[in-house]
Amino acid sequence: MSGSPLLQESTDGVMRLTLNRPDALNAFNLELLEALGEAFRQAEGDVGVRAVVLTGAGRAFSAGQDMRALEEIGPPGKPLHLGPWLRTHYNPLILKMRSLEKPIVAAVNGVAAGAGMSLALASDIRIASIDASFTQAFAALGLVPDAGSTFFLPRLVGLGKALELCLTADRIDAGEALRLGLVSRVVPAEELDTAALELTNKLASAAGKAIGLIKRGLNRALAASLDESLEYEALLQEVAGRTEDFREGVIAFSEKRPPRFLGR
Ligand code: LHQ
Repeated sequence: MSGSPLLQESTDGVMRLTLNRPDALNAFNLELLEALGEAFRQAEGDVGVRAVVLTGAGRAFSAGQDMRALEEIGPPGKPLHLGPWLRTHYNPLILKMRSLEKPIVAAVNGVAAGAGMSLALASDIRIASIDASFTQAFAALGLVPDAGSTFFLPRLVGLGKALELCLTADRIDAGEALRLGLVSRVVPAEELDTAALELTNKLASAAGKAIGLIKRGLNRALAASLDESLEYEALLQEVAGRTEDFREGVIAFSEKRPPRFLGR
């Protein structure tokens, strides 16, 4: 396999990341995991990036951990220590995706399996091609869901369905994913890129600071009481209320015109 395992391009405030190991269904090897971490760090540090699209090259989104690169985890024939591998390479990536104060849209173009599904779940919004499918493949290997799936899946689809998907490792199609609320929208395969671009362009021209604070507030509320959430909303709103974008939003409202947000 040649070329970079992660394609990266930025246009008009949108960073597009394409998992690019199509011969291995974009499975994650060390090089790809490191490239993803670096790309999200860049997205965080670059004020010109205001939204991220994550998608896959070829017919898959991602088949999860590369089962043919297990020698990267440990020597063949010896017990593999998966805990340190997850702590070093997957957990920081998932935490970075959630703490990134810019929206991440997963454009799920094909199968998302194992940790590949986890990365889609850790994204903020999922839109899917009609060709997409999802499987919590872990149990079929004798493993448990990782890379955030135990956290995100029950929150998205409810505990009962999450248990069913994880215990059976069944593969569901895009229509079922839509019914379950796992994805926001299903589009014809040839329309996926355009749909993702339209959505991210819209997000990239929104009030960027508020977008980041909204993401922070909702993430925080997942593990907080009502009291704590109300207090955190007040804190975030205090910050949002001091932005130039809010000032512009108020002026645009009174002038009955669309706002021109600058993201500060
Ligand atoms: C693959 C893979 C793959 C390499 C298909 N790797 N080549 C685990 C351990 C360690 C630490 C961190 O965390 C994890 C988390 C995980 O992600 S564990 C789960 C890993 N993923 C899987 O178990 C999925 C395995 N793959 C499948 O179940 C199927 O391939 C899916 C449902 C993804 C796609 O099915 P099909 O569309 O029927 O394609 P296929 O099975 O014919 O696969 C096409 C090729 O891709 C094939 O290679 P070949 O040379 O025969 O054409 C597969 O071997 C290869 N491939 N998944 N994860």
